[in-house]
Amino acid sequence: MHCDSLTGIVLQASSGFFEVETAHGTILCVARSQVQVAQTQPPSDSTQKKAKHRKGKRSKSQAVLDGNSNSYSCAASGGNSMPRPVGGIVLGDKVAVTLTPDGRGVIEEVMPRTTQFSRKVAGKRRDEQVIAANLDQVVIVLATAEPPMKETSINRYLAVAEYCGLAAVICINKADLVSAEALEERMSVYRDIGYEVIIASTVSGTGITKLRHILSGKTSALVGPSGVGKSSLISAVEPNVDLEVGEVSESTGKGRHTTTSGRLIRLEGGGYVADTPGMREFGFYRIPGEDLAWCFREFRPHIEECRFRDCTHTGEPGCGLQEAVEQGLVSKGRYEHYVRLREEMR
Ligand SMILES: Nc1nc2c(ncn2[C@@H]2O[C@H](COP(=O)(O)OP(=O)(O)O)[C@@H](O)[C@H]2O)c(=O)[nH]1
Ligand SMILES: [Mg+2]
Ligand SMILES: [Zn+2]
Repeated sequence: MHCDSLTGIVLQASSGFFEVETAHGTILCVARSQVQVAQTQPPSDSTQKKAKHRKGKRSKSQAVLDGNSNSYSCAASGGNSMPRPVGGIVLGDKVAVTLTPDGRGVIEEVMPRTTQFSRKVAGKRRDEQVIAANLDQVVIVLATAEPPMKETSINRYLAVAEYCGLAAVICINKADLVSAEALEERMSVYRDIGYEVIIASTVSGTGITKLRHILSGKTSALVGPSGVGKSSLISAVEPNVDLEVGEVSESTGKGRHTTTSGRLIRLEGGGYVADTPGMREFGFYRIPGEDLAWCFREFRPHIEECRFRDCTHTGEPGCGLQEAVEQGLVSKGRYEHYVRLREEMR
């Protein structure tokens, strides 16, 4: 039987080469130059729901560029050519591949993405870096210590997950380094607003079963600063995978399983998990200032109450959010961080 066209999922993408898992095994591929996104599908339900929440405030170009509803760049979408995948071909992309006689493959087309998780590239440029496509959820990993946990990091990652239309779970690793009670107390603010929080330790084994259960059957990415234990957690959940733990030089990036570019791992219990490179800096790509408050999920009912439609919630009279903070309905810490981020965005 001759079979030269396959579909698959991108497990790893680095310097022009892609590992693609197909029904015929994992194939090393290159991409056709100017690879395009296959013809479009209607937007997903979650996108439509989000659009409604936004009260039609966004401009047309934002709608076209939205990370969820359209996973492609509009620059190429006008006229005759089909759109190109934003940020190139990334982990989790579903692709069509043709085989070459040497047993390798060529990626011919990328399927439309259901979701994409992005950040702004490091440094001053405004460019978007897509970390993974077609995720069901992100697991935001921080450590109790080494490196120290910052609530502001949690809030940043949560806001981007909300903006990308992705479910988010918080995983606090290295629970062995602190007292459990203080940690539970510190995390209650996130539980109160409906996020699942897993307290974990790859040393004591706490939380690993719970994490395995949450990852099972879904496509997830572990995201967070480097050194918090993402690779260690994946190895604990899935003992048969061989991930490099510890510092990895970004410049040499040696070793097939290093996390310099991230890697999607198939889970024995079903689903996939992406081990992503550590992010020293996690920039908000494309969250427009006026959408930031919406990305703090517990703010949503209160921002409906503001006197001014374009309220920034940073001092205007009649602000529903500030009132909620004063009444103790919204965490002061989360609100203050919102204000700081809002100012940063100006
Ligand atoms: N104390 C403690 N150290 C851990 C734990 N999990 C991972 N580590 C250590 O933290 C360091 C970074 O882990 P790694 O998995 O490479 O982090 P990543 O950069 O997020 O992938 C390594 O030295 C691990 O041995 C934990 O639960 N407790
Ligand atoms: Mg790692
Ligand atoms: Zn307001």
